[in-house]
Parts: sequence; C-alpha cells; structure tokens
Amino acid sequence: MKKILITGALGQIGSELTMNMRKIYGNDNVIASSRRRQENEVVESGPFEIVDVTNPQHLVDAVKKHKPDTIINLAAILSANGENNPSAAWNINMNGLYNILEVARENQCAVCTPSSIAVFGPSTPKDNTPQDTLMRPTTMYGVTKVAGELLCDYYFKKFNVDTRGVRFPGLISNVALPGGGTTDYAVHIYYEALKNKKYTCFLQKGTYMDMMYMPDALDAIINLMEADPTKLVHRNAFNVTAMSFDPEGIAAEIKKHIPEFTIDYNVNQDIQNIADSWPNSLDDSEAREQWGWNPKYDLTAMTKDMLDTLSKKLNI
Ligand code: AKB
Repeated sequence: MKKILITGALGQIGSELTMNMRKIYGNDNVIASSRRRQENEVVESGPFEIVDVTNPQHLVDAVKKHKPDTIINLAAILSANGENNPSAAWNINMNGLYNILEVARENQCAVCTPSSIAVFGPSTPKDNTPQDTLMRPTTMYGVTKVAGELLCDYYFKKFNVDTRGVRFPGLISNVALPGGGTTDYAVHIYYEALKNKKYTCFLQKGTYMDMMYMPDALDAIINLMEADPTKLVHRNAFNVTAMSFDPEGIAAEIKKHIPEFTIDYNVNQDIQNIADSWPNSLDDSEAREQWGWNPKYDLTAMTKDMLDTLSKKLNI
C-alpha cells in the first residue's frame, strides 16, 4: 500500500485529490499538508501537517514522522497571481520544489509535481501542440513550470528519484475554487450562470485554451503514479487535455440548460496576454500511449455535471 504526502492539500486540486486518494489508499495513508490549517473534511478525515514548502525543515519533519513513499506537490502560485507577485511565484514554485526533491532524494520518495500548459509560449506551435516542442514561456509561472520540469527530470536521471508529472490545462471543479489562474473564468461562469444568469468574461471571445474536468485530473495523477515505469519514455511532464473551447463555446453549452443565460466581455488585458501566449489545443497522444490517459468528460458531459452538482450545492 502506498503512503502519500500531499502538499498544498487545501487548494483546488488538493481538496479533491486528498479525499479521492484516502478512499483508494486508506485515510491514514494519505497525509494532507498545507501552509495554514482550515477546518474542513480534508483536515478532519485523516492526518494533517502544517507544511510550508519553502521551509525545508517542515518537509523533513513531515517525512520523518509519516515515512511516505510518494510526495504529491500541489503547492503553487498560478499564472495571474504569479504576474502580480513574481518573487512569491519563484519562491514557492521553484524553491519549494527544490526542497521537496531534496527530501525525496534523501528518503527515497517518488514525486509528482503537476506542470501546466503555461510551459509553452508565443513561439510554440499553437494548435495540436506536440509533447516535445519549443518552450519559451513569457510568464513567471511558466518559467517556474519549465524549470521545474527540467529539475524533476534531472533528479530522475542523476539521483534516480521517481519523478513524474502532467501539464495540466485549466481545471474545472465544483468543490474548491481556483486561485488566480488565467483559466479561472471557466469555473466562475458556471456559478454566475446559476446565480445571475449572466457572466462578464475577463477574456475575449475566440480565446481557445485546453481544459479538463476535475475527476479526469484526479485520474491523471493517480494513473500516472501507478503506471509501469518501464513504459514511461517521458516523465516531466506529459501533455494531457480533455477539451478545448473559447468563452463563446462554454456559454453556448450552458445556454442549452439555462436558455436566458448571456455572456458579455470586459477584457483584462494583462490576463488576455497570458492566454494569448498559450496553446489553443494540445496533442496528448504520448500520455495516451505511455500510460493509458483517457479522459471521460467532454464539454457537454462536464457542463451537465457542473450545473447539476452546483445547483444542489447552491440550492438554486
Ligand atoms: C492557470 O490558469 O494559471 C492554471 C494553469 C493552466 O496552469 N489553471
């Protein structure tokens, strides 16, 4: 049975991944950790530690105490927040990852660190972006994610640390809200559609980006960490995607359920510039071939599930 330490466990991915992994591996075998404590089901249903990834001693203490064989590093500053505070993005995304890789090297832990479509930049081919291609990102978040991929590959080659990762697109969930990303509109739009029947989008129409529903994102991490290592040609990190749409596309899908719904636009040029530097759609065939990546939700299935689940949660 695996024993897993999750950093950033109270964030958008961590809130759901922790609960999901506890169901699979047992509550006591999944240790949640975060910089701050917050009373919720993640903290209450199993072990929890205060871990600030920028503090190496916090990581050493948690690893010595719980002896995990795997660390899932979800502590990160996302793209839009990273542009507002580049030094925090560097510190948490890079120094935090370095501290995790060091403790993993010393204690023979596998490491999963999600990467992002932000590793790509304006010079990357925009459509069906290949697994191996030009990566010259223009955001601090993207810079830390490319450097993080290289560092993880280095630790695998040099020290045999079992590092693996995926390049996540925008993630859409009905549990925890995302914090300060470029793709966040695709979550907010569902809440606003249910509450106010209208949404003002901070990106302009025609802005295509890859997206994924959270259940598929959780499967991606779990299946990649369970994959046969001899089949992995790549490691850090795999292109994965489930759908690509622009604001008009998601609005049209919502309209099928809420006919009065309307979208209008008030573009935030700083965030638009980030979105414009990212691909329209990824080629994820290497992930499909090497470890069986196969997402279940497209835009239609996700929209139905999001609206059903959120309307119950919000009592609308
Ligand atoms: C962001 O928008 O910053 C993230 C991402 C694509 O990595 N959702």
